[in-house]
Amino acid sequence: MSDELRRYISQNSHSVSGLLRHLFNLQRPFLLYTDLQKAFSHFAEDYGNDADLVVLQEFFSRLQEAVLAEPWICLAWRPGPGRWNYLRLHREQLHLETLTPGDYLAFKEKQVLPANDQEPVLTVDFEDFRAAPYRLRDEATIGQGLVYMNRRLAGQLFRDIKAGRQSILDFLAVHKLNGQSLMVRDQPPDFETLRQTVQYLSTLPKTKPWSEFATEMSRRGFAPGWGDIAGRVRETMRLLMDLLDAPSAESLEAFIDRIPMISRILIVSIHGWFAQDKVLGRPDTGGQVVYILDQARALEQEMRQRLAHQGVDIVPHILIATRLIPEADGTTCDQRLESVHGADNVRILRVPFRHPSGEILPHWVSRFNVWPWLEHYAEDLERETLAEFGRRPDLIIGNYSDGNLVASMLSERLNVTQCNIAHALEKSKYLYSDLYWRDHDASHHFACQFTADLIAMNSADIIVTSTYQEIAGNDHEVGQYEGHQNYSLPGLYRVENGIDVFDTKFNIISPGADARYYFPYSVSEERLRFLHPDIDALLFGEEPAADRRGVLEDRNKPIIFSMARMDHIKNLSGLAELFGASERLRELANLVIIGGHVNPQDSQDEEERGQIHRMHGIMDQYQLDGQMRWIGSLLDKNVAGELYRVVGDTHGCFVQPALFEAFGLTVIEAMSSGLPVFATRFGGPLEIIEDGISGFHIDPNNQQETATRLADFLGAAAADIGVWETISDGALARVRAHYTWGHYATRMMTLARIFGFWRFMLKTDHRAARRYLQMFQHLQWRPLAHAVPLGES
Ligand code: UDP
Ligand code: LCN
Repeated sequence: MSDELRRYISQNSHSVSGLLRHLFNLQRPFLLYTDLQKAFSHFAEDYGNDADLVVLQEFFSRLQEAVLAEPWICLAWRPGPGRWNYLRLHREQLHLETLTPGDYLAFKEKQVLPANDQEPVLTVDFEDFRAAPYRLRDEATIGQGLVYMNRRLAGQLFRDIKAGRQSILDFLAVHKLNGQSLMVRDQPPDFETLRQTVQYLSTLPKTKPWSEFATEMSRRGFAPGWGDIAGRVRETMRLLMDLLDAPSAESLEAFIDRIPMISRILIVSIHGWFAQDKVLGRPDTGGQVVYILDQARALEQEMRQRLAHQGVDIVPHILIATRLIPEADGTTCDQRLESVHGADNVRILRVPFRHPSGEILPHWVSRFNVWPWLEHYAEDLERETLAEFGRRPDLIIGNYSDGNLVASMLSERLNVTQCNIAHALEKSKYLYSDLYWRDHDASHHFACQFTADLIAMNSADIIVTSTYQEIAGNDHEVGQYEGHQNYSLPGLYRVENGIDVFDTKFNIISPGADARYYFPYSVSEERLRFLHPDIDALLFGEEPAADRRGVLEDRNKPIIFSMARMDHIKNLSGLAELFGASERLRELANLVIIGGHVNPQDSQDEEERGQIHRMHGIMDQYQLDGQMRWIGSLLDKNVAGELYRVVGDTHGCFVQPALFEAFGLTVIEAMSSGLPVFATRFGGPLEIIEDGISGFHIDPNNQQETATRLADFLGAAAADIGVWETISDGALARVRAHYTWGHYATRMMTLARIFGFWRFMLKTDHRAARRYLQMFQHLQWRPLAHAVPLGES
C-alpha cells in the first residue's frame, strides 16, 4: 500500500495537501481511528470529487492513529490484525517515508514529554525471546494457537517416522501423574505387543472393568491410564497404533487427549472480594469471580470424568487462591479455606497480605493498589499450596494483572505450566493510559500494572481469551492484547514487540453462564415461581426502601433491564440518561437498573459514589421516578436468574451500555435467559452478538441512536411479537453453540494436555527469556511496586 500511496501522493498533491490542512486545522497532536474517519469524511464532503479520493479513502480505512507536529504527520497504518506499518509525511514536501516502530514511538513521546527529547530511552523488546517454536501466519487462525502448533510440530516430529514413534513411546514410558506411573510399567511397548494386546482385549466383554484384567495387563507391561473398561482400553490402544502406523497431527491429538495429565490445578485471583456470597457488584468484584467459580466447577467435573474414564484412581483437586481480608464486611473473606458449592474438591484458599514485619493487612485494597504486597504473597502462597496439595500443581491459572504476575512467579519457581486469563486489560480500557500514565499514576498506578502485564504475558505458556477481538480486534479496531505490541510509557520505557498476536500461546476459549441459574424464560417447569412475590416487590413495591428509588407507574409495559457494578465505565447512568431523554422510549417501556447503592453513604468507593450522585441527578433532571426503578442491592443468584426471566415474560430486553466491556458475562446470562440484548459495540459483546440476529450492537457514545434502536425494536415487538421471539431464539441458539462451560472445560483440558506433551518433547527451558524477564521485573517492576503506598485501600 505504501508504494501505491507514494504514487498517489506524487500525482495528487492537491487533494493530499488539502487533507493535511484539514487534519492540522483540528489542532490535536493525536488523532485516533474514529477521529480520522470523521475527519476524512468531512474533508471528502467539501472536496467533492469522489473518484479522486479512492486510494486515500482505502488507506484511511485502515489508519489507526496519526500524530501531528508541524511539519510532520506520522501514521500508524494497520492493514490487518497484528500487522503494523509506520509512516511519516512532510506537510509541505509530501515525501512519504517508512519509520521503524521505535522512531514512531519516539515521535509520540516527544509530543507528551518534549523536555525529555534528548534523553536516552530504555527499550524493551521481546522479539528474540518468544518461546513458541512456530508462529501463526494467517490472521484467521489467531487464537487457535495450540491446535496449529500441534499440527506443525507433529509434521516435524514424524519427518523421521522411526524417531517420531520412538519419542512417543519414550514419553509414555516416563509419564507420571501425582507421582504415579501411568500407561506403561517401565519399558515402552512395541507395536507387536500392542497388536497382540488389542487382540486379547477384543476377546473380553467391552464393559469388563480394568481391575478384572489388570494383572494380565501388568504382565504385558501396561499400567492404568488406558481406560476404565476393556472397550475403552482397546480404543485407546488402537489410537496409539493408528498414531504409530500412520502418524498425523489429528491422530496425535486424539491420542494425547486420552492421556491423563492433570489432576491438581491452582487458580490465582488475588484482589478481593472473592467469595461465593454477598460479594458481586462490589467495587472490583464482578464477572471475574463468577467466571472462576464456574470455571473451577466445570474443570473439576471434566477432570473427574476423564480420570474415571481412563481408569485412574486419582481424585482431582482445585485450589482458588485469593486474598484473606480480616475486615471481611459480612463476607467469608476472612476464612482461610472455603469449599466451593456444587463441587467435590474445589476450595478457596485465602492468604493474607503481610507487611515485611509479618503483620497482616486487615482491610480491603483496591486492585490498583495491591502491587507492593505481591512478592510476599507469592512466597506465602507457594508454601500453602504445597502444603495443601502435598506436591506441586500440574497447572497454574492466573487471573487479572495481579493474579497473572503471581502465577508467573510461582510457575517459574515450581516449573509448572502457566496459563493466563486477563478478564480486563486496563491499558485498553482507558484511553491514553500509556502515553499520559503520569496523570493517573497517583490514583491508578498504571505504570506498575502495565509492567506486570508485560511480564506476565511474556512468561505465560498459554493465554486463554474469551474472544478473538480480545487478542487481535477486528479490521478496524485494535485487540486488547495487540495494544501491547508497540507502545510507550514516556519517561519510563518504550516497548517494541511487547506481544505477538500470532503467537501460538493465544487460545480462545469462551466462558458460559451457569445453567443452574440462567436458563430460558420459556422452560416453565424449571421456573422458580416461589420467588415471584419477592421479585414483584423488588420491581414494583411501592413502600419506600433505602436500597431503591422510583416506582413503576404502569406495570404492564415491557422492562428494559440492566445490571452491573457501578463503575464509570459501565455507564449505567448513560442508559438512564438516554431513556430519560427519549419520550418514545419512555412511552414504550419501563427501565430497571440494578447496581451500586442508592444512598451514596453506603459506598466506600469514590468512583462509585460519583456515579451514584450522577444517577440521582439524571433521575431528578428527567423526572424518572414513575418510569424507572433503580435497585441498589446485591441479589442472590437464584433471584438474579429468575429476574432475567421475569423480564423475558414482559417481552423486555437487556441493555449493556458500557463504554468498554472486555467480555460481558451479563450479556451471556441475559441471552441464556432468552432476552434480546442491546450491548456495547466496544469490546467482547461485538463478537458475542451478531447484530440483528442474536441481539443488537449499540454505540454508548451515541445516546440518541441507541434510544432509537431500542424504541424501534420495542415498537415493532409490540406490534408483532414474532419480532421479539426471533431475536430471543437467535440469542439462545448463539449461546448454546458458543458459550457453555462444558465446552470450555473440554477445550481447556485438551490445550493443557497438548501443551504438556510438547513441553516434554521439546525440552526447551527458555533460560535467556527467563533471565530477561527477571531483570525487567527486578529493575523496573519492583521499584514501581514499592512506590505504591502501603496504607492505600
Ligand atoms: N452481578 C451481580 N450483581 C450486581 C452486579 C453484577 O450479580 O449488582 C453479576 C452479574 O450477574 C455477572 C457479574 O456480576 O455475573 C458481572 O460480570 P460482567 O462480566 O458482566 O462484568 P464485570 O463486573 O466483570 O466487569
Ligand atoms: C471482567 C470483565 O470486565 C468482564 O468483561 C468479563 O466478562 C469478566 O471479567 C469475566 O471474564
